[in-house]
Amino acid sequence: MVAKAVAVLNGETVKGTVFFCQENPKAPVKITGEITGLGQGLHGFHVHEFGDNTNGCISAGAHFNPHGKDHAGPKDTDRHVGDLGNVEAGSNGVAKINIEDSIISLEGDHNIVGRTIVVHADPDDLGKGGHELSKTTGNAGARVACGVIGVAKL
Ligand SMILES: [Cu+2]
Ligand SMILES: [Zn+2]
Repeated sequence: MVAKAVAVLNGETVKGTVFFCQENPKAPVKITGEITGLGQGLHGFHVHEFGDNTNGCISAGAHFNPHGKDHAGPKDTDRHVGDLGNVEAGSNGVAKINIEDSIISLEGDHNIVGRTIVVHADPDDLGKGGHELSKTTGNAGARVACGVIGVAKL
């Protein structure tokens, strides 16, 4: 059965809509959408643990990491479940998202529905930057916009 989810990202200047679609529980999740108002270049893009925005994006907690691993890139086998890498904005500040990911899911113990998608001010170094934050956050800087991932209409 197809599962769909959606998140509306809201920041001070950064806005966006991100769609998630999974053809069946074992299929990769296709992530599409658009984020506007970004600086040109790469921006860390993750699923954070909590669907709680009571104190803004900070309340979303750390990266969704049910297996207690180190932060890494989306293509690494050992990574946080929520590690989706980066989105890239052009000179117009718009990032078009087109990602396929086989670790996150819309059901089961890797389910991201009810959690928060966050876009950051800076690039995610994918755990390889040698910064003290590389292995926890990718040193991606401030949370410039976020949105809770909810069940979408099919
Ligand atoms: Cu993040
Ligand atoms: Zn991470």
